[in-house]
Amino acid sequence: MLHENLKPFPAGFLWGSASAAYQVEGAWDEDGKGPSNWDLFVRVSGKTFKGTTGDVAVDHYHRFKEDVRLMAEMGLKAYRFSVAWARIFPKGKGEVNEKGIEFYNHLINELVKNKIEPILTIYHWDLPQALQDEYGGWESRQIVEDFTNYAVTLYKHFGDRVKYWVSLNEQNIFTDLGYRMALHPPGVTNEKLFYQVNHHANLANASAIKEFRKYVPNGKIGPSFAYSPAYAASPKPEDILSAENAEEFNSHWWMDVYAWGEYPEAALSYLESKDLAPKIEAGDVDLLKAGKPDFMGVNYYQTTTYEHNPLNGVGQGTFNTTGKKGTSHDTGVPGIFKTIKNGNLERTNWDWNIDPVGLRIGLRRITSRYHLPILISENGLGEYDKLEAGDVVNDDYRIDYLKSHLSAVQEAITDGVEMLGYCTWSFTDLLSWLNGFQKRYGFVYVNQHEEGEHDLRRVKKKSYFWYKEVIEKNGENL
Ligand code: BGP
Repeated sequence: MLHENLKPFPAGFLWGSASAAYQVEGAWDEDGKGPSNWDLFVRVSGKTFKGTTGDVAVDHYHRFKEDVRLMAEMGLKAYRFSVAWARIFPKGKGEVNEKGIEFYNHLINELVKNKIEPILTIYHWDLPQALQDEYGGWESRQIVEDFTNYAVTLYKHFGDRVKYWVSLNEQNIFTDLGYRMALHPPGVTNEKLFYQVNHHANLANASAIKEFRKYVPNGKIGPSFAYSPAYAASPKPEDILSAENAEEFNSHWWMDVYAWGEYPEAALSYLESKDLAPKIEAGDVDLLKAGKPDFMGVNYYQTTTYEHNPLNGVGQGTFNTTGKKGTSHDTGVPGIFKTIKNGNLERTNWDWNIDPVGLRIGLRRITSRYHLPILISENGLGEYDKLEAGDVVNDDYRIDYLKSHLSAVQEAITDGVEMLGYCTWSFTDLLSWLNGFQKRYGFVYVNQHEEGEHDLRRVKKKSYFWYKEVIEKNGENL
């Protein structure tokens, strides 16, 4: 559809930015915090780019006031951050670490004081290592009780000031990279376990949402799903079926459960035939249905294009974590689908497709299928940035990226999609899990690098001033 006039962004639209505890905080062993799975994983040689860790990250733990001041000066309406579970419960459960509560109280109060809506992510991948050691973390159903208890603790302490909550960040990514590709902790490749772990995460998600209603009755909660809408490589029916398979296995497998408490049929019966389906116990489906979200959180970076993959076809490919364009390899599941490079799209230096239209397509698909409001909980461009003389960063490429994606959001709003807000990834530069500090996303440059000691000073990039104006005009200048 081509619209002659676009609807304006709604009043109260949450113009935001996002981060995650492990990627910004640092202070990895301060004030009683326990070790997380990431604290240990990054110490295994060869796991992260140049061996980077989040020990210091961008030191947000000590500099949060300065960071919030920069947000306030920009006019940011919302800040999405995550809580480090091991700061609240150093061992994942048991006694609460008051210092951990205190840190997030200070952060939330600082945001509220500056009229910035806090959006709190309960889990952004840093699992207390104690739970991994005790029962394998997400591998055991025990996690449901411990995660719920942790979530309820957060509701009780912060629910009076935090209205918007994200339950799990990118369950599809942390389970895929943790249990299929061995790129994230616990570094396992086990397809059957992957599906079981996901089932436990689904139960934990539903249980936490169910409890939320009791403690934060006026709040809104939803998961953040990493949605990469599927395209077919050609009009060949086999390719279109492959793209349908990709939607089913890579997206509906999670979003259907969040929205309806049900696994999609074609995928489930295929997995049953391969003995890969999760073990679903009595009462599970009732719990899944009792934990419906208020919105679908969407982390959008790119679309993926698929073609037919025969039974003896391509298997697992590789990621580009070096920033050398063209070093990723297509990936597939024999008999299901195979990815291919889409020649119509530009790619970043990390081989991520740049596709604003894909965002609009994704938002419309979610709206038609689930009829839920949407919060874009992440969208942004990871690129090399150059700090020029006089502390200047001319990141016009980031402005172009964000502008085109925001225009797609406005078109989706005009199409009838209900949007709560848009959080860029990220506000300040931060640690990329596998790509060190060279892959930057922020509006604010942080002088931090993989090697050596640096002063961590904050420098506003050109995009900072651009987003400030977008917010001031409620998107009218797009
Ligand atoms: C998402 C994660 C974020 C962030 C982002 C960018 O998957 O939720 O935590 O890392 O991707 O990814 P990367 O740092 O790999 O470029």
